[in-house]
Amino acid sequence: MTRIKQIDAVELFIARLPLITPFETSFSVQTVKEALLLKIISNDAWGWGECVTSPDPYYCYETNKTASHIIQDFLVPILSNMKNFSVGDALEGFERIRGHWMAKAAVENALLDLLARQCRIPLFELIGGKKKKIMSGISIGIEENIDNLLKTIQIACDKKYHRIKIKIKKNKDIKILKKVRRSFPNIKLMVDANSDYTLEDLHILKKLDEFDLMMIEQPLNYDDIYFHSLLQHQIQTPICLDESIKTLNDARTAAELGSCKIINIKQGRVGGMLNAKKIQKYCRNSDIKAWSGGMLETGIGRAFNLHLQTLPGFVLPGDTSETSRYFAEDIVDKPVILQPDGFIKLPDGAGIGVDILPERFERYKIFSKRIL
Ligand code: OSB
Ligand code: MG
Repeated sequence: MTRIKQIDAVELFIARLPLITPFETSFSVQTVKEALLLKIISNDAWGWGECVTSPDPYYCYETNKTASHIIQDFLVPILSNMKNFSVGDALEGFERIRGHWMAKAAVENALLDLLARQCRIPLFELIGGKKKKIMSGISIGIEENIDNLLKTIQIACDKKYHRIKIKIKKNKDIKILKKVRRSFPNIKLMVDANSDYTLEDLHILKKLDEFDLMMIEQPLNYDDIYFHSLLQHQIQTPICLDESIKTLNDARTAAELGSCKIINIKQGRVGGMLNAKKIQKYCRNSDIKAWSGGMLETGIGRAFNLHLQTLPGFVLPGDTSETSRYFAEDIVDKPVILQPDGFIKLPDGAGIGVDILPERFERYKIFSKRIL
């Protein structure tokens, strides 16, 4: 990979996009997306990054404020001292900072986009991926009304989404799945519990085996790997870990303990594209299937998730949905759109292949600050 001469300016932004419908999970009901965005500028190019934090620490301890703090006071000062450096050098520089994977990912993303634009190549080429059409998947929030849920699933099936994920929580699980399966006996279906259960709920989790689910995502504690291994040995449904996997070391621990059969690799959660690449490579060699998750990103973060899925380890459809699944309009020039066969085309062009629409961005922007 080539090098970046030096960084001339860095800007932080927050864009506030209302969601078309509220998104309910076991940990919150979200009605707006406050996207933390980062632009890194050098003399001959620029790069965009999107931090996948939220204003609140309900999915993960990082928030828009902690990430802004870490980016402004620790990560960017490290970059500002570097000359003629690779993205690998930058990541090495960041190693001293513990955790804060989402903050690190945002900076890494912007550097990769900048470097690819500087080389005039698409991002997938820079990271060693192969051009292909990307599978789609939709994540459907918890619905009070089961008929609404069934309607939403029907619409997703009509659009040819490659798999359907529904959020579950305690007491919003078995009864709902019975009805969903009765109406849709053959769809590729999975559930995501976002850590709502404990091993005391084993009798409920065992019942999930009746529904031919592709997997259950993150049934137990957000930080746990060990108890998931006890659970996986007692249920048939494959466990997929999301919240618990922040590093390659976590993936190794999970594989060695038998805690899961699948990992949701969110590049934004594991410190960026290059760490995600290492984890998918490890998964390929250890009989763990992987897919790319999402965090309700705008077109910027969505583009990174698309490029990531050109790597060979991403064998299952991810949470890669159309822009219009969440937002009335995107802040980038090319929104994500499903093709008639449910696949998504990679955006053409250098870097991530999409760019911010300045006038539209102005309408959604609630914060901006030059930090270098
Ligand atoms: O657990 O995968 C999750 C959204 C926000 C936080 C956590 C999760 C999710 C999703 C939606 O499931 C993913 C998406 O469509 O971007
Ligand atoms: Mg999840």
